[in-house]
Amino acid sequence: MNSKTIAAALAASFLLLTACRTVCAPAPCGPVPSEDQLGIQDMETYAFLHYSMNTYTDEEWGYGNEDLSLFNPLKLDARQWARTCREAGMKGIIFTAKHHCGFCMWPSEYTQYSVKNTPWKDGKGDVVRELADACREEGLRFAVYLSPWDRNHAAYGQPEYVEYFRNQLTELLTNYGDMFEVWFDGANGGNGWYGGADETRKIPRDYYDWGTTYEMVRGLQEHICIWGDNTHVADLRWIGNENGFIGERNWALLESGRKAEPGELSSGVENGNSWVFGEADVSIRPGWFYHAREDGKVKTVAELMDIYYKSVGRNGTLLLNFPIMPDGLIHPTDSARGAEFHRMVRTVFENDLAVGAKASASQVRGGSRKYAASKVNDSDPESYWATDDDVTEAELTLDFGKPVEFNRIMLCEYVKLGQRVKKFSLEALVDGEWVALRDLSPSPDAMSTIGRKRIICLPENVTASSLRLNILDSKACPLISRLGVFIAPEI
Ligand code: FUL
Repeated sequence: MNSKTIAAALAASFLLLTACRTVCAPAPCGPVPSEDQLGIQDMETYAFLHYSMNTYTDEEWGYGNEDLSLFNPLKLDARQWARTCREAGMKGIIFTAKHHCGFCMWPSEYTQYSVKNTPWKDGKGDVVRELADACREEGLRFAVYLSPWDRNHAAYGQPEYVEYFRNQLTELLTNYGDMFEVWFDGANGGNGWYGGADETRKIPRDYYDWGTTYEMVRGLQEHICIWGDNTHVADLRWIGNENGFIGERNWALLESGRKAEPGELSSGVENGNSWVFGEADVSIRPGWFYHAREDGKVKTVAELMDIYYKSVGRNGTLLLNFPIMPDGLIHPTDSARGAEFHRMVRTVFENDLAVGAKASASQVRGGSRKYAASKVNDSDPESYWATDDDVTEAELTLDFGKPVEFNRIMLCEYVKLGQRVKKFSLEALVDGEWVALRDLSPSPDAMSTIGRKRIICLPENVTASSLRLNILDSKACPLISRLGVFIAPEI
């Protein structure tokens, strides 16, 4: 071979190498979400509706002996509920088919304590059916909450009750179409009516045998996600509080097979073995159920936005509760507030000021265009900026070409290949000088994880001509699908 041929061969193998490197997609890192989990995460916000016999006794929990004649909601309109939720930006509804008092909102064949023995529609009504239909009409997904604790049932605490519970679950998951989620509340055991025993009952830890129930649920509904006890691999988790605030550091992972330690619900487990994302549940009022005394305590748009930033903006979902009034409707203040909240979310995020900015990065995977820096602001959630496998520290700069004023920054990882980033920082070029940006939250965890979506709220507006994202530590090469910049109006 002459020197020319050698040079050509070398060039060809270099090209081949480069080509291979450009097409080698990053390998998944750790547990990844299922399509059904991602389906819920992408909904971002969905509603809880709390309604039961205790709506009529003005209590948060029914005792299980509430008089069935109390249930006669003459204005009940599931379409109003579904419309309210849609207008609040909710993508689905989770309904309390049965709360702790044991009253069933559907005519279950396994108990007399249900709508079938109330004056409402002469006992011929089915609230679950009306809501399932209304959700479909409004383009919302539907799901149920079924309280494992039942203060009405005489056999609560005995094996017979677990069978009853599974029978009810079978009715719900068989007769009302596809459900995206099933919610098994953690409140369990205590005092109750229990068929007249009127006593306090404690249940053993393994009472419900969740493993068997989870298997049954998955057998009945192929695409359902289970909220609950991670000892048996639930799909999503409680975040440890009912304020709607997830931790700034939040891994969508847990260690399945053991109960989460305190704190892990809010932050996840960095090296957890299962994808179990956090869902923040909170009520639009102080209580979960309707109380007229709380009519003046409906959360403000500012409070709801704060919750949104601390749930959806911290790699989680938001499950926002609307209580149903005794007449069977959602209060107009709650409906109006929900719609205002949705309008505000749209106002803040409709105009991404990073679109059109020139993106550059310290390193791009295989030098390939496919993983270029510009993938963070190309409006395509399926494309992402990536580095080589061995690069876990890198920077990406957006050059706006002119001063831009902003106060919110959105970061998204391409989580289909796992959650990776452990630590990052942000800087802005202000009047020719790079200044470090900080989150409104003073926590040291403020710029740790990113996940599916992380929203940084700056304490004040910044006017900068460039924005720089520094990935300071990552489990594997970072995959960033979005770096967005927004300006939120003052509320
Ligand atoms: C709790 C229950 O005890 C409340 O009543 C409410 O349903 C809330 C969502 O979960 O554990």
